[in-house]
Amino acid sequence: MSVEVLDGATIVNFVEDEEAFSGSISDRFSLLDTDHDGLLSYAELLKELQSLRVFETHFGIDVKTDPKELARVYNSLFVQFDHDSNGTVDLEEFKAETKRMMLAMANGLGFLPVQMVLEEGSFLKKAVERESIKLALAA
Ligand SMILES: [Ca+2]
Ligand SMILES: [Ca+2]
Repeated sequence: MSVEVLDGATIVNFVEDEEAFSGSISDRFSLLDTDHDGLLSYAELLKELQSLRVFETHFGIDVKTDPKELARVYNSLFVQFDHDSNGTVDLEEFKAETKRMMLAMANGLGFLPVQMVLEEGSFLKKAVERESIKLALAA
């Protein structure tokens, strides 16, 4: 984990870079799909949900919330990913929902840079890394 500074634009630029974003989505998806059946079960997706930082940004809930409440929130998030309600999340669903969530997060952040603790390999971390490479190239 590391502390990074990011703002809404960092996230939007990353999500709208189709090549970078699709690549990261596929990488992340295969990493999460531990039984390699091409679908994410609730247990498999849980790891991703835990790294999305959705609590601070979407719900304003303390991460130390009671476990029942956490399970309820994670469950409702899974349902959001599972667009066709078949109990599993495929690559398209994963991509569409991750994109939607990241754009919602970007909206929430706006133009004010904030500091966040980011997990290695998370999408936000990738968005920050991508931007710093771009800045380094431009310099
Ligand atoms: Ca699987
Ligand atoms: Ca599904």
